[in-house]
Amino acid sequence: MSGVLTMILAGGEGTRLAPLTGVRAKPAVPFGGNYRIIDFVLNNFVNSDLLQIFVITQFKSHSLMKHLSRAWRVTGLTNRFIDPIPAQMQTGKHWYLGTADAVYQNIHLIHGLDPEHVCVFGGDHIYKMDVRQMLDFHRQMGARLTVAAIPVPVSQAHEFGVIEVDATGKMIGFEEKPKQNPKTIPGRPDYVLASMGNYIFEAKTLVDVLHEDAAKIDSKHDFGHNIIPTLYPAGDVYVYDFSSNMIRGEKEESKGYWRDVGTIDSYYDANMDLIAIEPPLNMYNKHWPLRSYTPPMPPAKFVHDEANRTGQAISSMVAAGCIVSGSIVYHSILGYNTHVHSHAYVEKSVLMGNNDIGRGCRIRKAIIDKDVKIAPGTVIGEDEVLDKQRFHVSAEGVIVIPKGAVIGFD
Ligand code: ADQ
Ligand code: ADP
Repeated sequence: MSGVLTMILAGGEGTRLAPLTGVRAKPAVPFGGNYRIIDFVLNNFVNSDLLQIFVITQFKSHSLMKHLSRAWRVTGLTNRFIDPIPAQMQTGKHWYLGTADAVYQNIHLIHGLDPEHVCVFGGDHIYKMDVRQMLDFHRQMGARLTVAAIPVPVSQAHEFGVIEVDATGKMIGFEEKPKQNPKTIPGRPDYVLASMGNYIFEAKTLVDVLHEDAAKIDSKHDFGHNIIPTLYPAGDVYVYDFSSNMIRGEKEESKGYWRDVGTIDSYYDANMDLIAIEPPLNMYNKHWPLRSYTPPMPPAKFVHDEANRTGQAISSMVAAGCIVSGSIVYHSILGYNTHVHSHAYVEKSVLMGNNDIGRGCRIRKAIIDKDVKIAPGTVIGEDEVLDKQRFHVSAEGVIVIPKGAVIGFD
């Protein structure tokens, strides 16, 4: 579809996802054994045949840039590109002041392509969306801005932009991260309508509002805090109901699956969702291939050890290059090149790749970042007090071991 430019905001610091974001930006955090968080939004655009994409980066961008160049380079197609854009201080000696400033500092890219519409999407959510359907809605409504939305429990309202909408789909109220008394959905007092942080702007509206915002000294230069509240009172701002988005080959129950993986617990739960018997996010739909970087590695291998114990992985996903020998992996995700040695038991855990789990280890409810080596016999996830002394433990009791840690070798 020509005339549509996309800007993916991939520069967020992701502090609530620490220590996974200690070395990389949140969109670069590995997810689901094979993927990085940013792959989901990029697959949405590529599968929607919208291939004029800038990925705007800022914090800790090296891992993300590497991933983009390995997985997402588009070559040899005229006017089709996925270009990473590092922060360049185009408008003065400061980094991006907020999400709106991140686009404003790259406004020359919009002028250069002269699109009709600009999609500004976040880079850190797990979901599938046929973006063409949102664009059709935006065009039908003659909207200047369309915001994608989804119901979330009222207890989480303070983390989102909360929307009020009329029967025609027009936005009639918006409050960014309300501290109290959020406006609930009429007839559903336990839910609010949340902005997904995905916007489609008519290009001229976007350019004009960004110039206006840049001139304001009291602005946070943020789409949620400043741009949407400025635009909607004048009308022509519409709300796209994400739960109406349909993807060929998907089950009815999968409609509206969207996860903000901003915290360790939400990140962990979204990973665990993938290994459900009928996962709400189907990775095996041939009509919606999920592309990523696949390193050249041999297939995963499950072997008997010297005492004829069977290596097995049950209700789990195991990436290439893994070896499970004489050990049991249960309800877990093993990223590339992970070796689980004899007598070990790994349960309800997310291993990101290149990990070595020694003989006889027992590991429960842990997220283990890349390149971690765990000594034989180490027990993790069975003694709350000890775990808290040694590791980062989330509110829901998920243990996180940072990249490159060497555990238990004294
Ligand atoms: P937040 O989730 O708080 O709220 P924010 O931190 O503004 O989102 O980040 C939005 C996107 O922009 C993310 O993808 C992030 O990586 C990126 N980003 C953040 N700062 C950036 C910067 N300086 N440069 C480049 N990219 C940057 C937003 C909306 C809410 C909405 C939620 C949905 O403001 O209204 O409900 O997203 O998650
Ligand atoms: P990170 O800790 O975020 O992986 P790196 O610089 O090591 O940082 O990796 C950056 C990119 O290199 C990744 O996004 C991915 O594309 C690729 N990569 C690195 N290690 C692996 C691995 N073990 N398996 C697959 N891809 C990898």
